[in-house]
Amino acid sequence: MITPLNAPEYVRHEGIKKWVAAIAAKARPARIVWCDGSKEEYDRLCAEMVQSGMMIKLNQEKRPNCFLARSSPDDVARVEDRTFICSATKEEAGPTNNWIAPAEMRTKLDALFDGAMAGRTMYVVPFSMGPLGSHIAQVGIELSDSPYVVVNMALMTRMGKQVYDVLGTEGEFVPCVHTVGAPLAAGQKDVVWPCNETKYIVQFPATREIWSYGSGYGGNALLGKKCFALRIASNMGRSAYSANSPGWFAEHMLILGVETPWGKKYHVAAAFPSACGKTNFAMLIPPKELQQQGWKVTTIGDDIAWIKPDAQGRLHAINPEAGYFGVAPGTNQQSNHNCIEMLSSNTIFTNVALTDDGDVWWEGMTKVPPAHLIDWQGKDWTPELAREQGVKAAHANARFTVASTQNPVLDPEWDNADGVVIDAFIFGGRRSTTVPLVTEARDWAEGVYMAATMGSETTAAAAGQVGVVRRDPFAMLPFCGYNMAEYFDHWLELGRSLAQAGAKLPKMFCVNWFRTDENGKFVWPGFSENIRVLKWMLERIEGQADGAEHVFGITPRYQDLDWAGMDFSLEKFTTITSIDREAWLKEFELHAELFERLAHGLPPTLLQIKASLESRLG
Ligand code: SAT
Ligand code: MN
Repeated sequence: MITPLNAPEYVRHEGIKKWVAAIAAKARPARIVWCDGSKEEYDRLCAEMVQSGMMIKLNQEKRPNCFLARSSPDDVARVEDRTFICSATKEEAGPTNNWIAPAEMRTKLDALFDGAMAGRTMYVVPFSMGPLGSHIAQVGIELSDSPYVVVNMALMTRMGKQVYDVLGTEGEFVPCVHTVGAPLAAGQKDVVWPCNETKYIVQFPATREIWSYGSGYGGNALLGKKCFALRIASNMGRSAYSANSPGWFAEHMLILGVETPWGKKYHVAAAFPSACGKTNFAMLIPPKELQQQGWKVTTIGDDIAWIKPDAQGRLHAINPEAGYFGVAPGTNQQSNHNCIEMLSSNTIFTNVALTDDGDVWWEGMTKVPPAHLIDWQGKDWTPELAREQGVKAAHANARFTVASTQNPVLDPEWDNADGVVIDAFIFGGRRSTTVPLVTEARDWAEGVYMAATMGSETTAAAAGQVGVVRRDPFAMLPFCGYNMAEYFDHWLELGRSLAQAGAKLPKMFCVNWFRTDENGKFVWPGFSENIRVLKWMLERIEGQADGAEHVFGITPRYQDLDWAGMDFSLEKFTTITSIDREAWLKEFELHAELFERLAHGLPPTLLQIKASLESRLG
């Protein structure tokens, strides 16, 4: 059977039509729907999913236009061990990526996609990563048999038929093919959350293609996000690097704006691994005392930044996304008041708990949990069950999907096609020991070293063991689309070429909000209070704040931070800023291990910096 193509008139790009027809011939969906990104379309798809049981309509008085989706229990996070970078050679993918030769992978995918969409609708989803038509933006088209993917893409990207105007008759786009891998036989009843035990998340950097099989969840299925905006885009930025162009960066970074009492506005990009509080940091509300001084934070993005130098060597950043796919558990009025506001309407929740009155709940939302809930797997839940059997009401990686425009502190420049000029980079991991609260790198290369050797304890955002320290360079370990050693080199080279051109480079800082005491409790309260660290950084940029130089760079002394309205003892401060020589000797062994693993193509500069830091430690 040949599925009728039914392309709308506004699609004037023959290449797209050919490609859609070819994928349809292979995957054999029952029908093709060309998405236009309209509100009617969004509402219709949501209504259809409510009908089919894939989504639950929440209490419309409490949560207008909000829905709850529950995934299959084995489809709750990114699957890093099923993610592949299929470059021509294994060396190009590097030792941190899974690799299968492109021809072999194509044979596999051919077999998997054969008839994979049978009985389902294939949606054609056009989207722009970045403001439409921006010189930093890129276009993609996702073919997916999941209506959940379509509505999430509608919130997360600039999705709709206007993208075809940008493409014209032959514009370039990144082809993204996705199936849940659950074909339906004639008359077969569908399950609520179709997916397949077998999963493949595949990137082909040379042809800039993405193929995703078997999962309907988050970064596995919303292909504009990690697959395109990080894995493929990091390749694009690197391959644009030549004698005449420094190329550009695709980074796992939030972007925020900071208004200061001295009237100047700054922009900061910060890299943290998944589920380490990027969304909270990007929406931070300063404590009252600092608000009164004139401090305010606004959000440009919460997860991904594309960063391109201009002719003067300034680094401009855009948020390629247009929405947030954030972690729900732990979000509450205190930790992120703005976020709670943002989620009050027009939100899709995934794997949170359902209250008896049709609202949502998750661990950490309120101090006292409701007496009864339906948990993320659709089962009855009570606080007793939690106490006795440790059952969670919401999955630890439960998420909300919401458009940026819902954010009460959205930066007015968030959609600026030129992006915003970055003043500082922050790199952070989740470390219960060893790494101090904040350190300023002495120069760009030392900053790159800090970022390259970042470690972090793993979280529920990826399938696998939670809480083990792994090296996560630039928070890009699961997202760098090529050899990580070359990625370090790109960072060093770009900095060098900008400095040579006389540009003032952003300062670089390393932070750790997560040090714990002997009882395993976080010492630093984080959230709002992080503005104190941000304040010190910006004052450093202006040469207005002091600090003490140590092995790794410059750290504020107790008196260098603003403690207005905060009771935090010198003793506690020392706990989270002290440098334990023994711990650092071990840490350097782990850096050495990383560098050995990345030896092929590793910039010698990083080894020189390591040697000089070690000799400082003595
Ligand atoms: O599932 S996602 O990749 O979208 C979320 C995350 O891991 O940050
Ligand atoms: Mn992320």
